[in-house]
Amino acid sequence: MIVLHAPAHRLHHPTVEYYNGRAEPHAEQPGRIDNILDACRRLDLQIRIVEQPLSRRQLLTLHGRHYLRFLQQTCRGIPVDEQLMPSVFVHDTYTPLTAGTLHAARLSAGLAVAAAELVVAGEQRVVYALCRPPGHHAEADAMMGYCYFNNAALAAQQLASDGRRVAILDLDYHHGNGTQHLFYERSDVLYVSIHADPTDAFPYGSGYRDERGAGEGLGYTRNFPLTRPGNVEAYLRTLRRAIRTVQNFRPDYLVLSLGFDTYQGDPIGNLGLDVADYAAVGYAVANNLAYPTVIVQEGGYNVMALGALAESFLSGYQERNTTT
Ligand code: OKP
Ligand code: ZN
Repeated sequence: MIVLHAPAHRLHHPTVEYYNGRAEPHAEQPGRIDNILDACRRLDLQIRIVEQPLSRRQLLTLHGRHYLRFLQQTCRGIPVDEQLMPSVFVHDTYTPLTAGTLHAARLSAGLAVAAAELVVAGEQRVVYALCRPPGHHAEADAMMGYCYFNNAALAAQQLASDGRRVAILDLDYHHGNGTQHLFYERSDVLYVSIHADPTDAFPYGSGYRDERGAGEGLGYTRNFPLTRPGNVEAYLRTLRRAIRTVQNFRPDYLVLSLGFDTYQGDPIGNLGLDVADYAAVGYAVANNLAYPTVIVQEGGYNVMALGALAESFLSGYQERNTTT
């Protein structure tokens, strides 16, 4: 496994998010990636710096040109060290812009697509893209939930060329509404997600069990909302079911949308997982879904714990099952 990293992610540095008009410190901070990177170093993983902003042409394969123009024109006018809360092309009050946001978001998407390219070329079997800002809430024409471009979807789009079948397994605490919607009517990309029950968790409007795709894509979206957060046994049972769903699809490639906000100490999420549980999750994914894989970083907001969570996940992931 190699790790892709873009140090300039820190050009995106939101300060506050708004809850019904009340400002709170923004949870999606640059330090998140620093700590995950330290874990990768402790595990002696090869780290490659990639500072290739995703091209306009590639962004336009999934995102709209008016949305892109809005980001370009708006970011250009923001003074350094200020943030701007957009009023359009946005679905919430959690997703502000800073002067460097567009550039950082393009670098983040660039990491995910570069990872996909390495996997397609057969150069690497597994690539971990340290994406920040995250991506799975980003819609074709809207930023949302700390996300601007849909990194995992852009990686999947890249992997799906030449008629390849791609499965996306989304293990972030939140439902990846953007990823689901971008592939909702396609049968070549399967979207499977385990997340907190959207009845009482962000993004509220999607991620229910009865959303299963439409048209050609009917049956190629599968949601596993968890109604009993905190029950790790139930979580691992659901993970096994999600894994079987991916296996039955017989994908050529896997994209893993990986969020550490399922940790019991996360300030936003919490599905009850402890540090050691991440090793079990990593082990289950690596040994049951041994497809060429792009791992895309999504959420995880306990900045101090992120290193330990990533280290646990990665060590479980790299542990080979020697009995089969
Ligand atoms: C982005 B990703 C918490 C409300 C949720 C926005 C969460 C965005 C999560 N009280 N705020 O999926 O990790
Ligand atoms: Zn999340």
